[in-house]
Amino acid sequence: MTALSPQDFAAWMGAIQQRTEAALAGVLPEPTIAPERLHEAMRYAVLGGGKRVRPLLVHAAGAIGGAQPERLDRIACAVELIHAYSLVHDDMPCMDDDVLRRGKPTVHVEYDDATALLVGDALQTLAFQVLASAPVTDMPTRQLGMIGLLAMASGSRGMAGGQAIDLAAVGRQLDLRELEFMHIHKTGALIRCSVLLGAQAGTVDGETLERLDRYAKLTGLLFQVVDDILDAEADTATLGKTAGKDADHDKPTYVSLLGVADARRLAQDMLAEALAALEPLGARAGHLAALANYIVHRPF
Ligand code: GRG
Repeated sequence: MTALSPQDFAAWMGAIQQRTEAALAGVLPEPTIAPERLHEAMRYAVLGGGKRVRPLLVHAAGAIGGAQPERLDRIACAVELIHAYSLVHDDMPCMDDDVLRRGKPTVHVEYDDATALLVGDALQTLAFQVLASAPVTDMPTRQLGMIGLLAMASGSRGMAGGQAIDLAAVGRQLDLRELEFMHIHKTGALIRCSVLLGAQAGTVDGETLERLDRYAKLTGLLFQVVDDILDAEADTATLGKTAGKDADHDKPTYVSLLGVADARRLAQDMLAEALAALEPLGARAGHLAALANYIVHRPF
């Protein structure tokens, strides 16, 4: 597969990030609408930050099946709203208790705990409202399935379940298999769902969908391996969130189990496997391939 040039990838990424920002600003209630403080806090949590990895995956996968970009914007908003809610709740004192996110004070610090709880709740329900309130495919039954997929990826059998396993694991030894199980749910499920929803908004055959699913599963886990390496190695200013928290909280990570060198090797192996899954799709999968590379080499 001919790799996309770094300039072309950067231009594409900038364009998708910009349209995602505009789409999110459009679906979030204006801060002038009551309850003003809640709506202001929701916008504070979502807008003006984040790499928008999940929306990028939605658009990259969606383009493979020729999905309409405006429909992909809705899907991108839905997954990013779920992601933003998870970060707001994860940062709260009852969970990870963090004060910095995306380079600014976390929502419960800037506002208060009760507001942060409600921001997360309201972002989560807004995600489903956005996905359900206009067509994202020409097939209504498929759209119902897509709504179900997002619910599954976010709930107790997906992200929220992974978070529960993570909270229960603090101070305990997990083996590599248990760690993988946790991350497949906590981080991997929503990343996988982003790729699958994008693909289902267009028209792809069964084999392509299987390849995309394989890529998505590997990329979801890869994201977490790299997150563990970054948490161990980068500083707080670069990350825009508190660095070194995993070790401080005595959390099992790929770095604590394997060491940095082997965690890096694992990331390289997973990247190679993810790219191999895309290989037969040719140039159509160029953005997805570049995104997997970006996930491994991202600065934060
Ligand atoms: C509270 C139900 C519930 C779930 C929380 C995803 C999650 C589950 C918690 C986030 C904790 C965390 C730091 C996980 C590591 C991987 C991750 C999701 C990092 C943050 O995602 P990025 O790097 O963030 O995509 P940006 O800010 O770029 O959007």
